[in-house]
Amino acid sequence: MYRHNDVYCIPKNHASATYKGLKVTRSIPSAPQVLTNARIVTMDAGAEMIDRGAVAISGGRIEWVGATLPADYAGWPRQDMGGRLLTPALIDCHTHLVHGGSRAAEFEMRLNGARYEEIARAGGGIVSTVRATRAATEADLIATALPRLDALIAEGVGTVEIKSGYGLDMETELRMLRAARALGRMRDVRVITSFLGAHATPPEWLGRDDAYIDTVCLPALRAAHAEGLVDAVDGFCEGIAFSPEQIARVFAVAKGLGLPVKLHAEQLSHCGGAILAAQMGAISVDHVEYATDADALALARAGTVAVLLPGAFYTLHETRMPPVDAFRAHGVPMAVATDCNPGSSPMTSLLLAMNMAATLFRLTPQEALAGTTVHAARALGLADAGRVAAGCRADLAVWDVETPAELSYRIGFNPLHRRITGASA
Ligand code: DI6
Ligand code: FE
Repeated sequence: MYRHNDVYCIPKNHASATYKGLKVTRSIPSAPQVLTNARIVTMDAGAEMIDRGAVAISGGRIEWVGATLPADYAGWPRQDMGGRLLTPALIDCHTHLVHGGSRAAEFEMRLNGARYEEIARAGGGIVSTVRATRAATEADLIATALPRLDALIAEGVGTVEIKSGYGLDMETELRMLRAARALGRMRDVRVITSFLGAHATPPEWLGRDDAYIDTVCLPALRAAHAEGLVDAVDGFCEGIAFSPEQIARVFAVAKGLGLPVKLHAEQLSHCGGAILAAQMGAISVDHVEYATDADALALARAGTVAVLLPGAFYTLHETRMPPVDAFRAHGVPMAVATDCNPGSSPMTSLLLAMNMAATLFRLTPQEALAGTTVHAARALGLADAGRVAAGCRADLAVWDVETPAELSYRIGFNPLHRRITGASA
């Protein structure tokens, strides 16, 4: 184990080590190999399932995928997948995995009839997690996030997006993002970060939203970007959060820094966030229960992905369904994610999110799988993930099931046989 920028890393050829009592694991990069006898769901446009297929991987990338192995790979070591289903590793494209504290008390309040917005307006909700996150050290944030990350990894997740947004001051926003980056060095998983300084107005700026954006949010974004901590910029456009005009100001700075933008929009009401996001070429809009047909059309034209978060819909006892038929009709790609966060979606199972997307939102199991692979990659702006195709990262999941539908079908059951990632391939 060695220290780099105050983060503990494992030398390349070591499989595990311990850091302050936490086990740190990475796979050892191995030689080129061919995975044979797999039922491959490529998620590549137009490609069918390959019944007895093979995948050649080398240097962490997929070199070839198909039914009949070309002679070039004849001498490569082989591993028989035993006829199992092989898919791209799953991608959780929307999480708040790094945070302090718990909101179990708020869960009980909601069960007794309190509404999410009421709790937020009474100083609970996001702001209570802000207090706990500010009180946590970087090591605390890493230690509490690791079991959540491990739960996702155990279900075949190879890429996870992690947001800031529970710091809402310069120091804590940076600390959250550093913790997120550290997690990516401690496990064989690709971490993509989003800066979410425009998540809520912290108590010390209450009633002064615009001043908070100018004085705290935008300087923190610039500092985090300068430190290489930001892959995209997110915001929360809602009655209890920020208006489209305020979000537009944050997005303008993001664009100036060359960063992609995305937005929590139309979750609890229709505020105009989806149209704004489409106009600004956002990579995704997330939640979107209150999105309209016109929003769907704008998203389709902009190529923006709609990220469905059924865990939050379920947890908040929501009844308004995202306009899935309009998304289908206009050709808006739909992703599915956990929204793992301590308040509105305390969920660390992407397979459960797929099941909920099917049962609650009526996605087909195939759409649910596309939502956690090819469309999730697109929601993160990643061209080399979410598909089993030559040139993509060798991030793969091998399952003890026969059909893709079985991944969404069982509840609370994990059929993962093996996860392979670019780092280990
Ligand atoms: N929408 C969400 O689902 C999370 N943030 C947001 O803007 C939840 C935030 C929380 O309740 O802690
Ligand atoms: Fe969220």
